[in-house]
Amino acid sequence: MATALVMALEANFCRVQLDQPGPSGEQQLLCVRRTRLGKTGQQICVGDQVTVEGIDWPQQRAAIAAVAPRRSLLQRPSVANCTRVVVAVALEQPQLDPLQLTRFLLTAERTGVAVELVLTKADLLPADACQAWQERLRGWGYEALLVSAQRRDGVEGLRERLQQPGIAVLCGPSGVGKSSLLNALRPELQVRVSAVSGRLQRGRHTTRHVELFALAPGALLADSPGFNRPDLPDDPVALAALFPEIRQRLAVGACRYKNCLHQDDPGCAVGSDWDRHLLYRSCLETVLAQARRERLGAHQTAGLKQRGHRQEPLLDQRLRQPSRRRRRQDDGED
Ligand SMILES: Nc1nc2c(ncn2[C@@H]2O[C@H](COP(=O)(O)OP(=O)(O)OP(=O)(O)O)[C@@H](O)[C@H]2O)c(=O)[nH]1
Ligand SMILES: [Mg+2]
Ligand SMILES: [Zn+2]
Repeated sequence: MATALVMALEANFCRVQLDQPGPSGEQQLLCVRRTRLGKTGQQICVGDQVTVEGIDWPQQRAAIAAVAPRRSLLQRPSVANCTRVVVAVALEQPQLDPLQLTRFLLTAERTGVAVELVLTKADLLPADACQAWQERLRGWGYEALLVSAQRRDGVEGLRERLQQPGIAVLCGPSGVGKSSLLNALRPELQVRVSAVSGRLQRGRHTTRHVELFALAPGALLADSPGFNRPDLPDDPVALAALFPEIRQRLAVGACRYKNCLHQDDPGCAVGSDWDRHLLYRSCLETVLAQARRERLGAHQTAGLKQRGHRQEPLLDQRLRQPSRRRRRQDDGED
């Protein structure tokens, strides 16, 4: 038996880094990948602390016996025990989309760990336009770091923020230059990158798996596959708490109603004089519509489904589409 950290999930294997090197200095082992573990049915994620058994030292193989309780979980990309989420978006190629960025920030905020914001490809915009974005995002509550992997600007600043021990996760849309940043931080890795394409200059989903890389002793950075549309939370009340601007306003004033959803209601302490107000309202609408649909689903009588005024027989469970919530909302392959 030994304890280890899950570094990567590959097709059929899970690569773990041993807490203590093996008898001949082995650092890593390959474990057969069971997607779910034993009776608990728990899923293994990159970043999980695990116990391995049945170790075959010469072959460097083992099996995962148990997963330690998690301190945090980023849902997508799925990474356990992260201590920092670094959201990366490009200033250009692809163009910065405030709603998409907001969705990434909301996913990051849900973990409860520190959130960093990195604006990539700073070489593609004039300096004053870059600073204007930085200023705007300061209003959202984020001190965004401008970087250019190409010119190597801001890379040392990023390294400084990622030096502390822990697991940082780099996430964001495809093609924004996440892997390029990792290469700028550790050139010897030569992680695969590829050019954006099409009218919208979208990425080509080059990175396929989440993988942890060491930046400094005890400091790990996960590169992750880009995707376009992170899911929103299910709970409308929880949504508001994920906006730093709302948290800040609620720290100094209280709304008249306890369950206020901050929709310009009388006595609302949040108000509407902030940049992301309309983005918040649009996310809230989506979450409320989602909740309404879920409630409708719950009202289905056994074996029958309400469809307009009619009730239709339910499809065999095995034939049904996965629920809308589970289904990926993305328009790309993800
Ligand atoms: N101009 C410019 N191009 C960059 C910069 N960083 C990355 N790129 C280019 O952007 C393209 C995409 O870079 P990747 O690093 O593969 O992007 P990614 O975010 O890892 O994409 P996925 O793995 O698909 O999620 C490549 O052609 C890079 O050369 C930069 O700082 N400036
Ligand atoms: Mg990549
Ligand atoms: Zn309110």
